Amino acid sequence: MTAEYQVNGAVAIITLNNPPVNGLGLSTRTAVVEGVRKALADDAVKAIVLTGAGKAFSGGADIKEFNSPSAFAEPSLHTLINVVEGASKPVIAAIHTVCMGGGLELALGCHYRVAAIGAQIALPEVKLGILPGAGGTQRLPRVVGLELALNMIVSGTPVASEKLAKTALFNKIIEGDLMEGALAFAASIADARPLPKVRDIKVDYPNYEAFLQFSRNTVKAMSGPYPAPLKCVEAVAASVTKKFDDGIKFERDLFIELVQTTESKALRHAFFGERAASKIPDVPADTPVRSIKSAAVIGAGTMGGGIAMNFVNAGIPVMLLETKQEALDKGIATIRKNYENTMKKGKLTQEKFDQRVGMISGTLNYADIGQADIVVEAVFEDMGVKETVFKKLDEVMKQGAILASNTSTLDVDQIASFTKRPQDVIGTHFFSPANVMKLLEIVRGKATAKDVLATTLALSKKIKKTGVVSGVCDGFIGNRMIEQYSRQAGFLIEEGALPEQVDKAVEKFGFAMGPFRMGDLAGNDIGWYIRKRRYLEKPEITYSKTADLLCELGRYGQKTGAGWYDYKAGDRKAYPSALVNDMIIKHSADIGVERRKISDQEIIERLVYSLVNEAAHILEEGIAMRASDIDMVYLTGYGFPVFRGGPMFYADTVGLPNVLMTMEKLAKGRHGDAWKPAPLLVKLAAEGKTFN
Ligand code: T1G
Repeated sequence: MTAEYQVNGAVAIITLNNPPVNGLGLSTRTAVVEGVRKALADDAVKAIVLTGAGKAFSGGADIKEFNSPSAFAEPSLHTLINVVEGASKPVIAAIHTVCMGGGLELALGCHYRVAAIGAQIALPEVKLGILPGAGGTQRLPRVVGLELALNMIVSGTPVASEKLAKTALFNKIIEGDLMEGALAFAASIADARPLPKVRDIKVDYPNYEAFLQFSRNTVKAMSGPYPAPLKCVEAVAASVTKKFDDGIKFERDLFIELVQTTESKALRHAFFGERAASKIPDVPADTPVRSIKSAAVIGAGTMGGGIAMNFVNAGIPVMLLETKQEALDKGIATIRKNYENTMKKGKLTQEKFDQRVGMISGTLNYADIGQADIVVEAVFEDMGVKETVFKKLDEVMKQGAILASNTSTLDVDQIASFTKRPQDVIGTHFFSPANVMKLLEIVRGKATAKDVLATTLALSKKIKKTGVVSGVCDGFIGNRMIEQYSRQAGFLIEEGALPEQVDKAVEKFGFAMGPFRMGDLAGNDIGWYIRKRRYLEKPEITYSKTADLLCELGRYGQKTGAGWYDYKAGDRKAYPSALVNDMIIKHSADIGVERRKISDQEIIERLVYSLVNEAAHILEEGIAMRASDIDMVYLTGYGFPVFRGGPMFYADTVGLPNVLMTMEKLAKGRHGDAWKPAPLLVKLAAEGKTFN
């Protein structure tokens, strides 16, 4: 069923019913056209009310349909809107909850619109790298004015219906029962003629040319590699300069151009990838979850404090546990300071500040945290320390509490073995700064119970994280891949590049930060500590010694005022370091490597393909469930450019045979063993297939 038809007195009610958000797919469009025609043919019907079942009026065109012919099959969204707008009886849109994209465009084709309070109104197409393609850029300016329409379309940001009450978008805001209000409104206008059409309204804007030029300059400056925002400006401009039908055609041409761009495909991939990540084949969506009403965090340092803020921001009180009062006080003071700064920026009210600070408590006694529903340890990355903590948690935590480790690489199964309740143990790997970075790697142990996993996934959504499930291996998904990336970065500077060239090339590719600036930010000593463990565990794997030489100089990065780069007090700007560059050049000579000119292309190929190849191993081992999960890890945790869709999506766009060919060439070079292709990559390339 994709749309229901019923008659209430002299009003036909057509209800979109295509769960989960009434996406306007072909079958829904067809059912609505049939409903309108049925109502027009029924003399007893004087008016038509169009509404949506469930949790949306409509979330827009069915984006799942985009890559299939049915997206543009008749009746297209344009046809549907024209049938509604051309109806000989009044059509009233009764809007609630969500009215977005094509859903709003359909409502704009109606003669009247009434809305419940709090309905989210948006044209968010730009977030998918496209623009409203069914008249939104031509009709919205006609009812809310040029400036507001442009802001809504270029930002894609929802606006609550009541905030638009004074515009011509809505004829009435319904405070009580929406359907009752809509039926009463329908009765009041059933005989009113002529039927008002948004297309007939003229857009007036004094000094339009100056506004257009200002808009172009502003949007061009903010849109980076994405073509869509600027096209939005041009399409909205057409609502002033062109006749309506010409504007519609102009908009359509721009839409068709954008929907085929790699940037848009990458953004749509990320949209669905984020949602697919929470789907666990052996853990049904209706798996009962445990109630999480309180939390405890072990360790009030940078990570522990950030983790605690996630819970508090979601309304979950947190008790921090530390070993020393001074550390506990410092940790709580840091959180408080963070909220004070947010309040100073006007992003937090005093009331919210008081509420959040009031939800944070602290203790030095394990006994005090026993009743928490979940406890997350964020102590030193050492198995011995984890063992001590988890044995203690096993003693004090109530039955049914979830015992989570924030470990970034260690074996969660081993950690679970320190307790008598391994089924309650799970990895929750937050990324620093934990209250900012969206990624949460959820590490599922062999014994982790399904409801513990389901609860943690639901919790990740509640704390506004992108939860990606990983199996147990050294480094899980992200850090296991970044190890190969870091190895290549080290080899590159031994062979001829310098840190600033590598970072610049990577940042030009679109990464938020290159590997050397990232090391200085995160702390070079963290990688040093992990490498020392790996030198013992995996002596066969070679690394560049440059990073170790750097740490032996105490140059851990921003926290020590010097790292790969030099820093000035109070200034986070990275200045190339003559000392470090000389050390690198001398090291190349010491190891007998003749330095050569290395191209940016080689830098990108070696860094990105090292991620792709390791990811292919992770996929074939079942550590990650799907390629898009790996993309989500890199898009939300490692600053991979969204317009390139993530390492796996990017490799698909390059073409796996081309990736393989480059790797075969690199395998002939220094440390060629690092380029042994993953069997899955070879298989997919041979079959002409893609990761996603
Ligand atoms: N089409 C198909 N599926 C959609 C969808 C859509 N437009 N929007 C959401 N879903 C699915 C989503 O994949 C998930 O599926 C489920 O609904 C719940 O989503 C011509 C061409 C509407 C605010 O960009 O912003 O119209 O994983 O978890 O938090 O101009 O979804 O359960 O199988 O996000 O309550 C423009 C995108 C389309 C809106 C609901 N519209 N969606 O949020 O649920 S292009 C959008 C959202 C367009 C026209 C153009 C949000 C939401 P599953 P959810 P939510």
